[in-house]
Amino acid sequence: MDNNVKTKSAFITIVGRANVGKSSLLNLMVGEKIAAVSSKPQTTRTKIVGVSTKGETQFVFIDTPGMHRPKNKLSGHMVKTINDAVADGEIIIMATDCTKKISEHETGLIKSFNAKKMKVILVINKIDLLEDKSALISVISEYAKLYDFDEIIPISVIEKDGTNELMEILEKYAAYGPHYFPDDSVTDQPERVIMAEIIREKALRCLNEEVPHGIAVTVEQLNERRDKSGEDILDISVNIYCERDTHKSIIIGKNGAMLKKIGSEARSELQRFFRIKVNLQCWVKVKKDWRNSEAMIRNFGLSDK
Ligand SMILES: Nc1nc2c(ncn2[C@@H]2O[C@H](COP(=O)(O)OP(=O)(O)OP(=O)(O)O)[C@@H](O)[C@H]2O)c(=O)[nH]1
Ligand SMILES: [Mg+2]
Repeated sequence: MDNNVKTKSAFITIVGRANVGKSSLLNLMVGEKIAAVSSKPQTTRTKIVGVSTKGETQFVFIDTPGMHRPKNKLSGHMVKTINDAVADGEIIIMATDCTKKISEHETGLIKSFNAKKMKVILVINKIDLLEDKSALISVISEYAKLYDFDEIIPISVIEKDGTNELMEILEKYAAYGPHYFPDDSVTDQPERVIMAEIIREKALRCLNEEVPHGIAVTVEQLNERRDKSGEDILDISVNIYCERDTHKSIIIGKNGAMLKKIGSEARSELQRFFRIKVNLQCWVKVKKDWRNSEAMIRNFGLSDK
């Protein structure tokens, strides 16, 4: 070890089944909402890097899609992203939902930890939903039978319960080495990706059934200008893609009401995040069965390559 190196870093990969709160945990750890969160499974589609630098230590969190059985080419890429992230991972957080039984996707992930005897911290989330906290004992013992987890920590991301303790534990896993990102950065995602994800998240939250899963958002135009009163405005024009004409009319809604709702929720968050007044224009387009088109998946930046 170089005695002059005072800085530390830790790379922490967050995996788990869908909807357990992986992205919520990433956002909390980083202190900014950089990953989309919704109650719909398969919200996250790609690897998302979140950075948090506390004093000498830089934590690099890698959020991944929820493990599931691939249904189309897009979800094939998502599953490959998860498997690659596990294979490359230094420290793994396996996030679970304490109200759900252990699933085949979780036992599958645990098998992949076994092969490399990986350092895995089991984070049992959503303990706020347990009326009787003693139920945790059996949840913990069920998981402990399956793997020799380095730590098992029950938390609630929503209530920030146990999350400081989790951060303190992660500190122990940091190793001497350089900081890989600027100390003030929170993510390596380009602005356009963050913008598109904010809009996709609002669409996910507003829409039901199969419509949200077939949505992709691209930022087509970005322009910053000063209006007559001297205020800075960011003009953002986006395409919201869906897979069917019927989905397009649902997204637009009666007299455009749904698109208006998605747009206005997105605009508020865009203004908060980028600290500038936003003028958002959304166009809805159909790309039939794009989730089975390698070219479209690549075009939307969703390929694992
Ligand atoms: N009650 C409760 N809900 C939570 C907690 N953490 C996250 N959630 C909710 O769980 C849902 C899923 O959260 P996400 O962070 O999107 O979950 P994810 O694991 O990233 O999901 P995928 O990206 O689909 O794999 C959202 O509705 C969150 O608000 C928690 O501690 N308690
Ligand atoms: Mg997620």
